[in-house]
Amino acid sequence: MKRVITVAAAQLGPIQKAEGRDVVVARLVRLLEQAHHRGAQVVVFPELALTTFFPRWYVEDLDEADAWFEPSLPSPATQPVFDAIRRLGLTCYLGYGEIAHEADETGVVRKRRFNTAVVIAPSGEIVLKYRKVHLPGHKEFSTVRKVQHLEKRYFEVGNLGFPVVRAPVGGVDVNLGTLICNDRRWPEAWRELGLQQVELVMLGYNTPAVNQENRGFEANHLRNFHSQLSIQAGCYQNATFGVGVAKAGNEDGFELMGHSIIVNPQGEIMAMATSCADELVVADCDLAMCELGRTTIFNFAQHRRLEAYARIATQTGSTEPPVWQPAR
Ligand code: CDT
Repeated sequence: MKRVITVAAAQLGPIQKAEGRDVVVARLVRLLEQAHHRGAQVVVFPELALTTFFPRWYVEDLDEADAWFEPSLPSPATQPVFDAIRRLGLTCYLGYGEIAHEADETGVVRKRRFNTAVVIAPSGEIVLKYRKVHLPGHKEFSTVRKVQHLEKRYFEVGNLGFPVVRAPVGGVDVNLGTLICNDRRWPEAWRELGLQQVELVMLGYNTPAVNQENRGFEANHLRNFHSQLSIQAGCYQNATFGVGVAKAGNEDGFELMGHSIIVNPQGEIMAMATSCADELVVADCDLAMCELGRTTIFNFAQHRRLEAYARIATQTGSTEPPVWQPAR
């Protein structure tokens, strides 16, 4: 039997700081309806899809920021999204700010905050939860930056690893995995998913369209190139389809990049958004393509060499190499 699924990247235009949850939820429901109308079985929304990209705003006391988080899913405010998913029979990736009252590594139960994405099944059940591992930015207010990026203040590092789950999508069992935004730039994250035979990596992002650090590393015109380079390489090297979905456009004066894409296991872009607004792009994904990569050049069991990779899981920062000494 052919294993083909139809996937939609549901890009969101900007969400202003003052915009209410009800307005955003209505936009999400409309995109779900459009996706269903266009034959999609999977819909992928951006990172932190229910709010503005709030880590650009500093608050002294984190409790003041609770309105940007969900204490549970579904919550009364997000129930219409779950209702639409059930009504339309969709599988959906949703990124949001999560508040969890749970034990930390010392065993103490406390209020914790994560940058989270869930995959919701057509029944409305959550089949996979992932908490962002690679948190960019800084923890304290920066006096040198033009724009704050306070993810390290708002969120704890995700503690659920990189889960992959096999779940039915429109009658086909598919190996589903997730990343969130900055994770896409880290090959280790993709390989964690690849080692679990992932077939569809869903990832949402909020990426500023201009370099706000001003240290010359990344010219503005390279921003989108680096995003696509990372997603295309991740898909190719792990023999998986990928859907990278932006929150795009101008949020309260700050530009976010668009260019949401659907990528195949050869690393080719199959479909791409062309606006910075709410926009759907749809593609049919033949999962046999994953099998091809997994059984040939990226047959991990046959070709990976663990004995040569010790540094990868034991060393964080890079170190200087020994200096070559010419023979006397
Ligand atoms: N949200 C998020 O993780 N954004 C970061 C911005 C880094 S600036 C290049 C990203 O990796 O897209």
